[in-house]
Amino acid sequence: MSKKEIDVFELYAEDPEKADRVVFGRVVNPNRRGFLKGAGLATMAAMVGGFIPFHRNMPAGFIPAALAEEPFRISGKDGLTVLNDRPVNAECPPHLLDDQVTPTSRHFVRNNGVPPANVDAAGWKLTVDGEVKSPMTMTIEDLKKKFDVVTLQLQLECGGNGRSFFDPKAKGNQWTVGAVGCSEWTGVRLADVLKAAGLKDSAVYTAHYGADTHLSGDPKKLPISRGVPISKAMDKDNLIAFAQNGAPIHPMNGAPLRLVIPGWPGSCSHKWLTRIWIRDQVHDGPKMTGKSYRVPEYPVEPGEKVPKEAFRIIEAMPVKSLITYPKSGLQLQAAKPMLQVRGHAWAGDSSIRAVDISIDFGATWTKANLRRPRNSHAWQHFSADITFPMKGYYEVWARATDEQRRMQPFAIAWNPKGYLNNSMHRVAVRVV
Ligand SMILES: Nc1nc2c(c(=O)[nH]1)N[C@H]1C(S)=C(S)[C@@H](COP(=O)(O)O)O[C@H]1N2
Ligand SMILES: [Mo]
Repeated sequence: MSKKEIDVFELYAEDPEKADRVVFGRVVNPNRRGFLKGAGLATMAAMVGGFIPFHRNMPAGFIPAALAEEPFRISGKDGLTVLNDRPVNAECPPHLLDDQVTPTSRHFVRNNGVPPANVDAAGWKLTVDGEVKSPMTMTIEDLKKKFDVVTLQLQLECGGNGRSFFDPKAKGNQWTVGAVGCSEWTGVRLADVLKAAGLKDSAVYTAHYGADTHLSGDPKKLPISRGVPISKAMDKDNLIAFAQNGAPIHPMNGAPLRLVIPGWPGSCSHKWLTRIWIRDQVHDGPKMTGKSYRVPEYPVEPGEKVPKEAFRIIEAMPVKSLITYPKSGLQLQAAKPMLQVRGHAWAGDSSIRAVDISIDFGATWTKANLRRPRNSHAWQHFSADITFPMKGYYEVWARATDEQRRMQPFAIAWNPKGYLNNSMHRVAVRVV
């Protein structure tokens, strides 16, 4: 096994015992891990690129620096920037999101806990219970047999995408612009399943549960359990999905079964889905309360302390766009100072009515060509042919406007957890 094929950090984050077996050939007492033998030693030697004369001195839980130097890779993902390896969080650089439908290899990963290891798709069960007339437990095969199977392109964006641009810094993953994607998801409609279960009049909110575990290892704690109001849950575009881009879902994107609730913070789209509990009140699971996925209901000063009561749950995500071509830093030859700017735009539960491009710091704007979405809640593609008037430094800015005529701002008001940053994306271009 080469270090290209395995990812030790991911392995250790997911399942330390399995990682030990892979790296050391057996589960090692973590306090006395220093005795590499036989296959374990050979594996380690292959991974670092040579025999390790002093291997007996390697301490417990040791990951060789040679591996730490390698960029952290998530198998099946390509070109993602990893922000954190425990839990695994990775975003896609904007120029690698140029495809109209986001390939699985480029879809961001946002984990709050430890993903389940060795999932069994055939034995997987989903329970729908709570404020329903007929509680149900179904396998994925049952879902496919009982309900219409549909395929939709659905935009998914983390509520914290853009967090890194807040000043003062907000705690959490420092996402730049790439915690967003629009893959093609296949599954059954959440609304159909809820109708079949028969919502009682008392149904108010969904509550989502999955098979990932808390980072602390405490089985009584959940990494995350969020939900949405019934009115949003009944939207026809929400899927209980079992396929991503025509293949099984990537393990880090929630295989074998996940919710895709487009247009709202990605955290509503529960991965490794095992249970949907219908509640008679607003769900209060981990990451539903306090400051999580909530913003103050009034503008606050940067750094200001905001009382808990002033926070409101984030619902639809705001209008936003991403320039996927050119890559920031492009140099154009002055003999041919033209290029086609491309990208995508999306707007929570709304759609995009216009995208405008500026190369003069927002003084003047050029309307981009805009495609209709493939289906509601899919992102929309834009392109514009731009000519630069002379040599020098330019910034290409994109500004999307949604159907309600809300526009992306140049900068947005600060909020304590750094959510909802939909300020305009800018890329640098030099004409030389
Ligand atoms: N079970 C589970 N579901 C989850 C999460 C998680 O940590 N555990 N993270 C949520 C968050 S915060 C986001 S933004 C999306 C990200 O989906 P992705 O990793 O497939 O891109 O998954 C959501 N679903
Ligand atoms: Mo998220």
